Amino acid sequence: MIVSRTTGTVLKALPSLQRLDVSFIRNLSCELKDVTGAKISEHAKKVKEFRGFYGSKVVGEVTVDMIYGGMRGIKALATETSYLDPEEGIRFRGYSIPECRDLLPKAPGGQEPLPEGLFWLLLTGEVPTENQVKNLSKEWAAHADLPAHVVTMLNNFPAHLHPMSQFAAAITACNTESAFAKAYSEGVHKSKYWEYTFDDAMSLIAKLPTIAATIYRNLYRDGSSIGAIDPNKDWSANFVDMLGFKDEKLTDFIRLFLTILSDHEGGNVCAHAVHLVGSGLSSPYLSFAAGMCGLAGPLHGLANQEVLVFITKMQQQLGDNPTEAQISDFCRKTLKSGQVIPGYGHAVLRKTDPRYTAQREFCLKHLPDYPMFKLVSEMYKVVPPILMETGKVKNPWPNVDAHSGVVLQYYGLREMNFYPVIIGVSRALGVMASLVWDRGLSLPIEYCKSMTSSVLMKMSGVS
Ligand code: CMX
Repeated sequence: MIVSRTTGTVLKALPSLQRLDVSFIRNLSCELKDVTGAKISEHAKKVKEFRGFYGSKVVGEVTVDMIYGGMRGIKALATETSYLDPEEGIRFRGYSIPECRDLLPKAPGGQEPLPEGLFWLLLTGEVPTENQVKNLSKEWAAHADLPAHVVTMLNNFPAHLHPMSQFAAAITACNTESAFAKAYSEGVHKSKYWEYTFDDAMSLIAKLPTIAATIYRNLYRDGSSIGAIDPNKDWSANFVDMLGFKDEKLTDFIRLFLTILSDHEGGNVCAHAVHLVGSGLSSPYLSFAAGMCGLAGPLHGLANQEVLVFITKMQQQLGDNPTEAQISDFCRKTLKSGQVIPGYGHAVLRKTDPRYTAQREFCLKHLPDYPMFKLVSEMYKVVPPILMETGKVKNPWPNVDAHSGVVLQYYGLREMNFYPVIIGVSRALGVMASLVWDRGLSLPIEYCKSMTSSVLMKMSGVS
């Protein structure tokens, strides 16, 4: 019997998830592995040739300011899955967010893309068929169960341990399942690293909604059971079921959310952390856990939670329909007190985040009169000019985090501390696809040069 330290109630162990006959799916899932393998070997040849001819070409310079300024603008990483244009926003393998919403397969009756399709796209550069996506959903459903020690650990965490800490810890503990770690310890040839990284990526992604839902139920639903995985439902639908919600519109929003937050090129905190830790050949589980510790920072993934705290505070003080002048005053006070306005600004983007726009479009269609959405819309008018006035904020426009919490609030998923976990589930798609490619291209251990200020001063001619 396991008793929750959080609530004192007796917790049910996870029901043993239905074990499927996956023999036929194994072959189909190999289709994704086969396609990925073919793409990797083709591209690896191209990159080798490119480096042979252009390896010494200079593509940028590094200034003292860049070194002290968080490496902003230094071109230092090769990431194949996505590219972030400062003026246009993210493109996944060349496809913009509107294009992905249009082209990627959808669930029957759904209007938003299935994140399974985006994962296929990120890995292979190709838009998958409906059948390929369906098989991927089945594959993930078949591997969604957790090792017993992970369930026991989650069930015993105290309520004041933030959901993101629980999430990262559970992923670390899942390392018992790593095919990569096992293969490495058995001396597998390095040309096969990417294959084991792929296998781990698939089973890790399959398990993340189960981990997330277990955390949610333990913290906010008295440790009630997450129920069983339905092998005929897609990844997002099973996730929403496990969380305990029954709204089709919420499920469709989660599909959109998990798709658009999946990847944002390689230099952001969590993506870079996964790449860095993976470069030392830590397993995909450990590499991803490192990324999730990075995502838990308030300037990164936790900003999503911070936005809700900010808006809620504003609503409590000013009511549901504050005037522009009141919002403006509230924001100015925030800046004066030395805090950031969460959900605004970006290290690379220089325009409204298309991920914000996609969510805004969803709201305009499904919840146009929701007071919190109206408040977010008002902030869109008021905040950019205020940030511009400071003269130092490089991007005064909203980022993805300015919006997502509002939709989740509307559909009753109100526990804002949990929001970064949902982003973490999504982010796995991008960073795991990238990690497969890192190993496929045999990228070496990362080790950049650091400097002391006195060496930098000497180099700059300061005597
Ligand atoms: N509110 C107040 N000040 C802001 C600001 C904001 N939203 N955005 C930037 N600034 C400030 C910075 O703090 C910095 O001030 P100092 O010079 O006094 O240190 C100055 O403007 C210049 O910063 P910048 O070059 O425009 O932005 P950075 O690349 O340094 O930082 C980011 C980017 C996202 C951390 C920053 O814009 C921020 O803190 N935004 C609010 C938090 C947020 O929404 N984070 C989520 C981003 C999405 C993600 O990557 O996950």
